[in-house]
This record gives sequence, structure tokens and C-alpha cells, in this order.
Amino acid sequence: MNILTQEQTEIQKAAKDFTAQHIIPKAAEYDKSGAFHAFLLEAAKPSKIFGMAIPKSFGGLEYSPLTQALVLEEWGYGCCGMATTLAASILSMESVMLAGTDAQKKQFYTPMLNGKIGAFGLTEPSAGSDVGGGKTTAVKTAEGYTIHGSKCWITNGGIAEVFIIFAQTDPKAGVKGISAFIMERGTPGFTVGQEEDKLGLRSSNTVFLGLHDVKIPASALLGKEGDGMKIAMQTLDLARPAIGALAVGLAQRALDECVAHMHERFPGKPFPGQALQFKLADMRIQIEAARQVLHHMMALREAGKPFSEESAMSKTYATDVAMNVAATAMRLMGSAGYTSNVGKLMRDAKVMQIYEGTNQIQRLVVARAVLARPKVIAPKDAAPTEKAMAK
Ligand code: COS
Repeated sequence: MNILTQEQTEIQKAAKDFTAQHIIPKAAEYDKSGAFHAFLLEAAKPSKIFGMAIPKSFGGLEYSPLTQALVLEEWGYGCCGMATTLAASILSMESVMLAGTDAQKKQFYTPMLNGKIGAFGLTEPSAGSDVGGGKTTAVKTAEGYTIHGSKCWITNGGIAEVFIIFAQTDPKAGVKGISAFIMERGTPGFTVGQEEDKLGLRSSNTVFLGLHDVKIPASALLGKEGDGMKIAMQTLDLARPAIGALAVGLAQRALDECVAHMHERFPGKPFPGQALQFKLADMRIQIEAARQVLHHMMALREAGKPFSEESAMSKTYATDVAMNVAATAMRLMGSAGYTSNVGKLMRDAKVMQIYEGTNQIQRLVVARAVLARPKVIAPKDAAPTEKAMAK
């Protein structure tokens, strides 16, 4: 049964068509060269899809979270390297959505509505999973703030127009001393360093950012000083499922490629080997389960219910499924898989278990939520009494 609305079905179809026309034909070429897919920004510009998360009151498309996931799944089906550019731009936007004033929202959204993109600068050489380990500082001055430090592994960093940068306004306070700022491309002292040569997502842009005494106005501060950790965590809660959506698309592509190969390899009926058929069934079950965990998380978000745990679950499960399904597809296809697009899918899937919060960190988030719940069954209540057993 199709439980999507008519509008969602149409948007999904438009995303599928866009992927077939613009993404799939170019994916292998850009994966090979590692060059950034600038053509895609131009192709996407008329649809304003990079503004799909922006409210209509600011000129955006204001797609619901589930509708955004449908689009991202289609893009992920085509190429996760290209789709990551869209997901990472939305990631940066979420911080402004959460904590920005109307003036800051206008400042951040306007480039995105004009075909430009954003980037989210949290990770540092000394602060990956441990966000509190960041050494980038923001010192208050008469005019605003002076930011000094660096950021690494920043998706879109080399091509974004607007950035969210996290820095310590009170370094002694650890995570409570982190603040979030908006920064524009071209601000003096802000430099784009070396681009990473990656195993997967090769055409997405991942760079080191240098911040050498970058002067920004006081109006660049998001929320209050010290709000940075909460903004970062809430932003990631909102954005991690986007990676889940890309992963579902990737896994579906791996299954489709594998099935297409099987039809070629074993033309006619009956299809050989239950062992092989069971593998295909498991792949399909895992993909649908990942999709439904993700859609459930989006439904919670749309209903205004807490979703932090489900966000971590959906990102972890979908990316683990993507890796597993791509690897299984390769195992079933053998040498044909090793020399096919499935190799790219495997390479792309690997980093999705790592970026936007490693799956180990996601498991930590889920475990903390599990342990925070009150005990449901006390051991003595759960164990049958001698009397009850004698009956
Ligand atoms: N929403 C709102 N606030 C949150 C939150 C969430 N999901 N998670 C944590 N916080 C708040 C906590 O409430 C706490 O504030 P208070 O002391 O005022 O209550 C503060 O943030 C610190 O939380 P915590 O003590 O749990 O921090 P930890 O240092 O233990 O770190 C993890 C928590 C590991 C979960 C966090 O650092 C993390 O997610 N790391 C991964 C970072 C990441 O994903 N990087 C990817 C790069 S960006 S693409």
C-alpha cells in the first residue's frame, strides 16, 4: 500500500526523474575523477531543491521531514557522493533553523535559494567524536568576535557560500563553553585548505578549513554564548536521518544491480539456488526495515515528539544495512560485482558508517536512552515463584 500523499508521490517521482537524468549518467565519471560535481548545482537550481528544508515564509519549499527523506533516498540511489552535498547543506541550515533570528535566517537561506550551498564546521583535528575537545576559539572584541583555529573533514567546505562554525568562547568550560557562529565565504583569515582524496563519496567536497584571526560581527552569534553544544547536538539529531535516507537509496541500488545481474546470469526459470534467493530476500527485508525505521523517526519529528534516540537508530541501522547489502551484492555477483558499480556503492557506504557521528557514537546515544528508562520488569517479579510453578 502506498501510504504517501499525492504530493509526496509526485515529489518522489520528480526526484527519481532528476536522478535518472542528471545523477546516474555522471556518477561513475565523477567518482573516478574525484572532481566536484558543480554541474549538479546548476541542474538543481530551477527546482530550488537545495531550499527544500527552508520555510515558505523565507521563500523555500518547506518540504516535510519525510518528504525530504524521499528526495534524499532518490539522490542516494543515484550517487551518494553527489547526494551528500545536498544533505550537508541541509545540515548547516538546520542550526540556523533551530537557533537563528529572522535576520540570520535570511542571511543564511538567501544564498541557498540562489543555488548556493552551506557547510557545517564542527569537527577539528582534536575533536571528532569528542566534540568538547575542540581548540578553535572565539574571543569577544569591541566589534564582535575573533575566531582562531581550524576545522577538518568539512563537507562542502571548499565550495559553500555560508558556514556554521563552532568555537570555544569559554575554553575552560568544555562543552558548555562552545558557541555557534555564522560565517560567510571570503571573510578575511578564512582559508580553504587541502581537499581530501577519499575512498568513497569521491565527488563530494571535503576540506580542511583554516581560521586565522577571522573577525566576525557580534550578530554572527547563533543563540547565546555557550549554546553551541546544544545547537550542534540538536542539529545532528535532525540531520543524521538524512544520511540514513541516502543509505537506504544506496542499499536499494545495490539490490537492484544484483538482481539485474542475476537475471542476466540465470535467464529463464526456475531461478537456481534457495541459498542465493534467501540472500536476496534478506537484503530486501533489511532495506525495507531501514526505510521504515527512518520513516517512523520522521513521523515522530513531524508529530513534535522526542526523536533523538530514533534519529541515532535510523542513521546507524540504515548505514549498516547499506554496507551489508552492498557487500552481499558483491559476494553474490563475484568477479562481476568487483568490476561493477557495486564496488563504488561499497566504498560510499563505508564512510556513511563513520561521518555525521560514527555508528559507535550513535550506539552510545541509543544505549544511554535505553539505560535512562525506568526498569520495566523487576527481577523478582519476572521470576516465577515456587507456588506458581507448582500449580
Ligand atoms: N540534544 C540536546 N542537547 C544535547 C543532546 C541532544 N541530542 N545531546 C547532548 N546534549 C547536551 C546535554 O544535555 C549536555 O548539556 P547539559 O549538561 O546542559 O545537560 C551537553 O549537551 C553535553 O552532553 P554530554 O554530556 O552527553 O556530552 P558528551 O561529551 O558525553 O558527548 C556525544 C555526547 C558523544 C553523544 C556527542 O559528543 C556526539 O554526538 N559526538 C559526535 C559528534 C559528531 O557527530 N560529529 C560528526 C561531525 S559533524 S558532521
